[in-house]
Amino acid sequence: MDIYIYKKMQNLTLGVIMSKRRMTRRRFLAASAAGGAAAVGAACLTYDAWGKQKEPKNEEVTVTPTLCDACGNWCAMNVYTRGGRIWKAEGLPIAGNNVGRICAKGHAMLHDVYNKDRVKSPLKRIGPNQFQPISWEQAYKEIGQKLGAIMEKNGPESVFWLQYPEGNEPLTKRFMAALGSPNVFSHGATCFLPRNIGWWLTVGEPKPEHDFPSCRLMVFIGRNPAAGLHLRQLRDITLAREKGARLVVVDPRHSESASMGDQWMRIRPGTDLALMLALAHVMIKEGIYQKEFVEKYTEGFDEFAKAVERYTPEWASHKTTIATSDIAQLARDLAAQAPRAVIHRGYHAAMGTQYKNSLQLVRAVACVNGLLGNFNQTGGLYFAPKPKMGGLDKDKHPAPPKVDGPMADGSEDQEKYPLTPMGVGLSQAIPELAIQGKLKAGFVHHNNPLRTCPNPARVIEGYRKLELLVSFDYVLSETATISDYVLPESYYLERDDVVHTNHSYDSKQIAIRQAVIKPLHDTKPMVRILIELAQSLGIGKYFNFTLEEYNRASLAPLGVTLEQLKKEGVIDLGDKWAPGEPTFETPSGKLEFVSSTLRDLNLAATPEWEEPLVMPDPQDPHSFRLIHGKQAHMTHARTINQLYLKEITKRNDWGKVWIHPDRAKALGVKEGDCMTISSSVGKGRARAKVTDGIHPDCIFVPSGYGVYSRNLRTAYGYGVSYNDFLPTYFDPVLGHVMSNEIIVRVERT
Ligand SMILES: Nc1nc2c(c(=O)[nH]1)N[C@H]1C(S)=C(S)[C@@H](COP(=O)(O)OP(=O)(O)OC[C@H]3O[C@@H](n4cnc5c(=O)[nH]c(N)nc54)[C@H](O)[C@@H]3O)O[C@H]1N2
Ligand SMILES: Nc1nc2c(c(=O)[nH]1)N[C@H]1C(S)=C(S)[C@@H](COP(=O)(O)OP(=O)(O)OC[C@H]3O[C@@H](n4cnc5c(=O)[nH]c(N)nc54)[C@H](O)[C@@H]3O)O[C@H]1N2
Ligand code: SF4
Ligand SMILES: [Mo]
Repeated sequence: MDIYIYKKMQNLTLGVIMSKRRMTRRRFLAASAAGGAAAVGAACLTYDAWGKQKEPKNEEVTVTPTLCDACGNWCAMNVYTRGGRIWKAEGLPIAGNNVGRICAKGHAMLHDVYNKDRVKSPLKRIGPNQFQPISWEQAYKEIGQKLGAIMEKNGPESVFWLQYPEGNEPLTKRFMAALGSPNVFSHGATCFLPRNIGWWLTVGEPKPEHDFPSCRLMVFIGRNPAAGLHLRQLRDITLAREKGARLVVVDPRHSESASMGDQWMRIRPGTDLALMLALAHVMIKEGIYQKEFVEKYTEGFDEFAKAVERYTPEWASHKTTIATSDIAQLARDLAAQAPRAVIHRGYHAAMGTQYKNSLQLVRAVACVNGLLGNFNQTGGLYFAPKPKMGGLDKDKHPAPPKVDGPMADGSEDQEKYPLTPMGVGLSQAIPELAIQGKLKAGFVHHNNPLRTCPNPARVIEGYRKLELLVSFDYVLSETATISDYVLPESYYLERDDVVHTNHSYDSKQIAIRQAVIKPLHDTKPMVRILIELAQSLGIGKYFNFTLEEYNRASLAPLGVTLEQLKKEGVIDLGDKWAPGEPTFETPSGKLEFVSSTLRDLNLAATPEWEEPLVMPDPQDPHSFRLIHGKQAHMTHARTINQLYLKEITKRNDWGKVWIHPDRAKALGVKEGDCMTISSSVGKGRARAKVTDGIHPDCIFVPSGYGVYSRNLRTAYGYGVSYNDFLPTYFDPVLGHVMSNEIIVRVERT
């Protein structure tokens, strides 16, 4: 790799390492002395000047604005080529969600375009892990014939599509509607489902944003933006901290964000709901909530107040293992700073798909924010303005008839999962439905259920039952490896995508991913694959347009041309968010302490305590809850196949599983020892990181490892994944995977 990029990556990652260590004065002096020695003889340059020195003199350099695809954050960046090869990237300062920054993965994954493991042409599987390269025409023809026969026999509902959403989502949904199937799945049930539904139920919007720069007290509940990266949020948190704001991080683990914070509340995993209910209890009992806001903008306060009467800080302390006085104090501190005090809206962890009580937790977090009266206020929460996009002319480009639900997994079925939306679904249900014979054929785009869904043995069993499995991936992931056909989408640096409309934060922005170089292999952009596949399946009349036409139609009402957008990469349409009266798109038009939707479904209408599904046995020294989380240099389990990112893990020995010293001692486990971890569905081995930065009830598994596709040669065989130990669960209300409801037995190997 280019030394310039390597240094930049190291600096980015070291930022995290440095903040994790507490710098004593002695260590600081030692570090600066070493730095001084290294600098002798070298010119004393700024970073940018040093970078400029490395710039090529005799090679052609091009610069193209585009969007990173190394995780789901869509960071906008200028990508440089030199001599026709991808060289480096720089973040675009205008971009609302990354404000000029890119992370280590954003830099390193540029180089995956040259990865030797790439799929170089369409492949047909002719035996276990045996593939034959075929032409696109042959692939389309054979897939069309097989799919036609399956649909004729079993109906279009026997076909599903699974994807990482956004991107080209409107077109994949159009494709499935044209086939006549409601079964479009995303990763919602393994990532964010309760978070979105809980907020939507309470305030009418699934993802409120945070005005962190003007906030005075920020509380994160199982949210770790310093590793589950969000670059805008990280910048904003830093800005707030520089202005004197406090950051309190509630996490069973001393996370990267806890290292940035003023206070770490080491909570017993699965019990955040108790903490939230007690915060509400204290604020209401002491009369320190925002009364005017509550009166004007909320619904059901009296009932909520009555419901939380029993949740005293003493009670919550018993559940959470956080001191009673700390709980009461946090409530008072929040109230004192309100409305410039915020509890983060959450992402994947405790408020995502990890616990049986996650939905109630999100509801409680939303209600406590309501007591703080921070909606649409300076330093509080707000709803991001979104651009209104155009669409294709319906006369020239007829849309397929709408397909009504429910989905095969019961999403949107009033009897099963009425709150789980179509298009999100429960991806862990796919193997079950395949085993039952309800799903017969599937398309998997930009998703790897064999690695990112629970209980791989069961997932493999289910997917193997399908009569036709087609993967769109750029490498032979676990899922691609068992697929009948692998159709390689061009890498993100080689393709144009649908205009990205979800780029905004506090203003309306649009952005575009576009090709920086021509495809290196016989690959195609996904939209082209969709259009060609649709034509070969006889549904071409719904795809009688090009991506360019589609994008122009989307942009038409905005007064922006495709040319302008391609030149700028990101365009800010203005309409900046400003504080004012909040509006809530709930049935009552108010923030709902009592949810009428939940009441109508006979579900708990005010947030109330709910035990986690499972608890470790306090009498058994081997019994632990297994929790997991992101590292800043890894995306899910897909970046470990990138050599430079893997090297960061290796140098820092970051694949270890965290365990508390008292618990480790009882098992005879010392730092670096190998531990055997087993659950009801899986077994694995991992080395121990013995640290008091973790709650004694649990072990922590970093979530970027455990790749078992032999075709990912850099990643293969390193580490374990939490999914190896996770049974196939369905949360009773929403159906998500409940990924931290795992009890494992840990032994010294
Ligand atoms: N580097 C990197 N960044 C990413 C991603 C990535 O893969 N890599 N993925 C993106 C995506 S898709 C997502 S969903 C987000 C995820 O972003 P986050 O939700 O912030 O990520 P996690 O790492 O899953 O969990 C955050 C923290 O929750 C803690 N935790 C676990 N159980 C509990 C609990 O019971 N209570 C509390 N209070 N805390 C708990 C974990 O110890 C961890 O520190 O990150 C996004 N950004
Ligand atoms: N083991 C493990 N499982 C997880 C998580 C985890 O951290 N670790 N996180 C959970 C969360 S929060 C989420 S959001 C989900 C995410 O679940 P997934 O969407 O399944 O996960 P990813 O690993 O992001 O990506 C899946 C596949 O996309 C492929 N891919 C990458 N770039 C491209 C491209 O340009 N085109 C195409 N067609 N394919 C591409 C990758 O090779 C990979 O096989 O997983 C959940 N499950
Ligand atoms: S956070 Fe990093 S990996 Fe994710 S889109 Fe941004 S630069 Fe790419
Ligand atoms: Mo996620």
